[in-house]
Amino acid sequence: IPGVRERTLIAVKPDGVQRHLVGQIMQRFELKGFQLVGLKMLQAPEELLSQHYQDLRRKPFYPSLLQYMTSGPIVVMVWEGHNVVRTSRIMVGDTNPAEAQAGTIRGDFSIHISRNVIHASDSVEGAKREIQLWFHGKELIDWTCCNHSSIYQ
Ligand code: DGI
Repeated sequence: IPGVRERTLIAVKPDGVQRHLVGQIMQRFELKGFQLVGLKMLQAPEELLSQHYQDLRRKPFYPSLLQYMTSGPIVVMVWEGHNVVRTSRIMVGDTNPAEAQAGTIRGDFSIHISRNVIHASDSVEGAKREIQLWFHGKELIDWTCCNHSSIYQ
């Protein structure tokens, strides 16, 4: 299947960890059929976050974004599957939880844009850049799911 090895970076932000949403969020990706290929918990260094959010440096909310993202541990993961970048964005919902549809992660679990629980890469190129930023190559696991043929034709 073309693109079945597409990967995206998903992160449960400090508010999501504090609110014990890690399991629920991971379960949504597992139940969808995506495959976990990388996972770790860390206190994000400010330097890494400034690279991660390099396009937002001039935004007025940038200082408070960094403060919040360093306020506690985060859980970063890499999920793999056909169209995973685009589909994950749909599962995550609008950046502003007030606009996010019910049934999406942000729509179901958050209220305010500054505490929107989860990050998901917004393009295949962006995903590659972010995965390299947060993971060493050897931390990503190539493995084949035994029920692959129940998820893909
Ligand atoms: O890719 P997204 O996380 O959906 O959105 P983004 O890359 O445009 O912004 C990154 C994060 O920055 C977003 O998840 C929450 C925060 N943010 C974005 N726009 C605003 C904001 N925070 C505040 N307080 N106000 C904003 O307008």
